Amino acid sequence: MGQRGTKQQEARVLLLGLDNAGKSTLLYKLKYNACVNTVPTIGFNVEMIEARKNRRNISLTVWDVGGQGKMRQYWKSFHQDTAAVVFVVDSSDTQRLDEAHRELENTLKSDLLKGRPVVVLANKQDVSGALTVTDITERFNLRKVCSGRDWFVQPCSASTGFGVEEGFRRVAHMLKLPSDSGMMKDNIRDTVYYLRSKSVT
Ligand SMILES: Nc1nc2c(ncn2[C@@H]2O[C@H](COP(=O)(O)OP(=O)(O)O)[C@@H](O)[C@H]2O)c(=O)[nH]1
Ligand SMILES: [Mg+2]
Repeated sequence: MGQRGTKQQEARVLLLGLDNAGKSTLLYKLKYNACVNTVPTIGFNVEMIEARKNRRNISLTVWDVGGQGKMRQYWKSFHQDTAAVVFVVDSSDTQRLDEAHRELENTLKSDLLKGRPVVVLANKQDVSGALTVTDITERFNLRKVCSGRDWFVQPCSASTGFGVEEGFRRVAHMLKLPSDSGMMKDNIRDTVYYLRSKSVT
């Protein structure tokens, strides 16, 4: 229960990006303000993050779905009920930019994500030579790829924490809360059941 006895609003946020982009590091930095030694994510991590929207507390269920090739086919099963997409890019890995760009473009074609806001996190800004927000906006052709939705590119470093909270404040600001129709109810449980039935956890 949230403040004044009203149920706290929840919204599902999908944390996507190639493997090694820094998604899990980012999630733990955000949740625990800690640097956790991550291992490649098999399956997914999910954390509840408190945020503020319209002067109220809301909780974001942030899903970090493994970015490795074989997991990507399951990304679609997470699209249902997603309020916003956070796409993490390793700004220091110029070799995989095209691959990352393709994944973002394919993801945003999903009907279930139509109109949902996107925050692109230009991660690993602490690495010298990392691409800037302008570089990534151009290389990803974001004006076109994200047309028809709100979008924003946030520079950050999951290692130092720079820009991480700002990125999620932006997410909370841009997303539209699902109605109280119960659509969001049990979203964690349902997804876990779904993935178990597909034997991917
Ligand atoms: N220098 C630097 N390294 C990072 C940053 N974020 C993540 N990493 C490193 O990148 C590697 C992959 O991170 P991880 O969170 O497991 O990526 P994931 O596969 O997207 O979940 C790890 O060695 C992290 O320590 C960052 O902002 N700066
Ligand atoms: Mg991971």
